[in-house]
Amino acid sequence: MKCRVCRGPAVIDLKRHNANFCHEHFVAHCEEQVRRAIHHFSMLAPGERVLVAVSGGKDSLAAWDILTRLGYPAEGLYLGLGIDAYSDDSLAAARAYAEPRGLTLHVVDLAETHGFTVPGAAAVTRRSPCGACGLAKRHEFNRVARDLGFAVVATGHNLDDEAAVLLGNTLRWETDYLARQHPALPAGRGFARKIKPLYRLGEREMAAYCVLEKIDYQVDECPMAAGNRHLGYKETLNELERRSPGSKAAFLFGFLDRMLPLLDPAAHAEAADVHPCTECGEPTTGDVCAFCRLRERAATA
Ligand code: Q46
Ligand code: ZN
Ligand code: ZN
Repeated sequence: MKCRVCRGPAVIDLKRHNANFCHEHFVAHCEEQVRRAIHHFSMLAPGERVLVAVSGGKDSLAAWDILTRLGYPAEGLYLGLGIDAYSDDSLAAARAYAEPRGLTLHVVDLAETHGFTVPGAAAVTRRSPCGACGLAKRHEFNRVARDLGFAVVATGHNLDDEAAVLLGNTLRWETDYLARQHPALPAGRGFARKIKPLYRLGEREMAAYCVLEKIDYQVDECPMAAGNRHLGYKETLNELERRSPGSKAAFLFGFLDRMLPLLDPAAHAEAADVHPCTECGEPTTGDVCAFCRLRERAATA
């Protein structure tokens, strides 16, 4: 197996690209995919500061690493969700990445800052843990970005994640969600810009990147994820990909290039009639935002 670029020994084969790469040229390939993503969707201005939402997993650490390599001053934000040992190990992985590299990691703990945890909130509200978790992440990433003066938040969503979300939204024809499944949601009315610079890179590529670049990441999946629909969609797409390499990328990139522009561009912006939450000041369509309502219920339980 030879590297497509230098003909030296390859360390990875990428069937979708019909290519093998050595370590050096695989890293260059990952950089190039992120550069293309940033360029294609005007995600970042040259040298723009960016806050990376870091979970301690391979994707968010790789996103932070590649953005830094490409010259963007990137700081990390870790949100402690209170999911027992999983959260402790995730924070340890994020710290172990940031500290030796002299990178700034901001840490916010839901229990310390807001008096509740994701499992606690899920139990009180009888919502799925992932519902409460997603709400808390959206709120806190936006709030902290604003507090720290960042105009843009990057997340580690990769091609596999985005294709799985797309499949779920398509199966139910969730047109509002589809219109907002954009790799770069513009800022507006109190919302920071949100970008997904890894959307052109798959899960396997990100794991390989971390292993090759000696980035120790949290390997365990969140225990709350077991049985959620998202995992089922990923498995279905992996089966399709096995039979027909490239289907996942064709599905997602085709949607982004041909379908997304047809959906209402206004839907890219968060809801039009938003104003500051009376409790926390974050944008909301009601008086009190969903996060503050969740916090009140969870804290008084
Ligand atoms: S962390 Fe949170 Fe995920 Fe765990 S509770 Fe669900 S959403 S599965 S990315
Ligand atoms: Zn090479
Ligand atoms: Zn609020």
